[in-house]
Amino acid sequence: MSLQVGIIGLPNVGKSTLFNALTQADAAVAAYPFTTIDPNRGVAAVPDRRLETLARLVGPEQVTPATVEFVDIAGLVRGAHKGEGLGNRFLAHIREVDAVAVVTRCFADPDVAHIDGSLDPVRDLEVLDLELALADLETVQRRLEKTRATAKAHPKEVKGELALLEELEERLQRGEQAAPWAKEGEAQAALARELFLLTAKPRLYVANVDEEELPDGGEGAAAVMRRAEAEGVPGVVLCAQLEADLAGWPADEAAEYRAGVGLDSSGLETLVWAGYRTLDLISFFTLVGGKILRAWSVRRGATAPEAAGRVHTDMQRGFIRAEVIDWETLVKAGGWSAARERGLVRTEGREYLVQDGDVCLFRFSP
Ligand SMILES: Nc1nc2c(ncn2[C@@H]2O[C@H](COP(=O)(O)OP(=O)(O)OP(=O)(O)O)[C@@H](O)[C@H]2O)c(=O)[nH]1
Ligand SMILES: [Mg+2]
Repeated sequence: MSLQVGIIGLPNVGKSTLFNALTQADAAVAAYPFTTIDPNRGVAAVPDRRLETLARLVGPEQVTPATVEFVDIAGLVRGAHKGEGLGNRFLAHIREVDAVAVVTRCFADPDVAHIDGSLDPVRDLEVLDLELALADLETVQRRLEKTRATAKAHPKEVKGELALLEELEERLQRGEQAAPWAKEGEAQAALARELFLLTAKPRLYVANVDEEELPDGGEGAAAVMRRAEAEGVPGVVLCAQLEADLAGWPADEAAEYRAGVGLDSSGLETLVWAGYRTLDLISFFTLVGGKILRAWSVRRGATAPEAAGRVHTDMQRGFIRAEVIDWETLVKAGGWSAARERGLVRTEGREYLVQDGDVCLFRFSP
């Protein structure tokens, strides 16, 4: 199963517009809130210059990029944790994703209703954070009840967990997020995962700005970017509407238009990369019979058999060894056979941790 980035935010901020641009899908977009009810799912190709360079070297018949899955989720409003708006459903869908892209409305357009009547992305983020934190607080308190009950019979076994939960409860009550707490130790991280805490999900921020304010965005976008920086997470400024419009254009014309508004690459490319980093993914490449070149994504720290399993489960089960070379070394050597003749292709076993940019040939017994 591939990892997913959930697109979340208040209603009517451009989440579905962005989703369509990313995945070339055709999800419903409208100038009124709660257009999206059930989540839309789709994949976006991960732009990768290394793959392009490799393709020029080997001239394959087919080139397939790695992908990231995006899930466009219903908008959230005040009171969502109590089931207001589409509250419960919204929250359940966020629980399932591996990371979230928080979209903020920084575009003015008076034709598009703002759920709170005025443009203020910082206030919007506060609404969102509060709802997520309150939902987490409920989760933690439910768990605390159970743990306290267990503690009556087996106080020693749950002493550690109880202390962790009490600390977290207090911090959520103060309006903090679970993310900093979850980073304090392995026990905290494990508990955050077990409880599917919403405010502990890896995050990135998107400022959806007016086209006229590209490339940097205005004051609102600057505030969102400061927030991203303070949390040490990626922040992306883009115009979802423009990206959606340009998605249907020929590549060279779109590039020319982008240059005209001061953009050197597509906001979507930047966003997909940010999502990739947030999920802590790396890419490796495979080349089958010199014909099919493909990029794959795995979690950083995956072993060679785990990476083989991304390609095919049989390859993981029957894994014997991997022949590996870094993509740049391969390019410099001029090709796989030349690299092998010069002893540049290494043989790696089951324990090998695949590195970002590795080109791998997996040997397995079917
Ligand atoms: N001017 C402008 N309008 C935009 C932009 N992005 C989205 N919109 C408009 O904003 C409205 C809402 O867009 P959606 O993509 O449906 O928003 P959403 O966040 O998915 O909304 P819900 O599903 O209802 O929560 C639509 O009328 C879009 O055309 C933008 O960058 N600029
Ligand atoms: Mg929508």
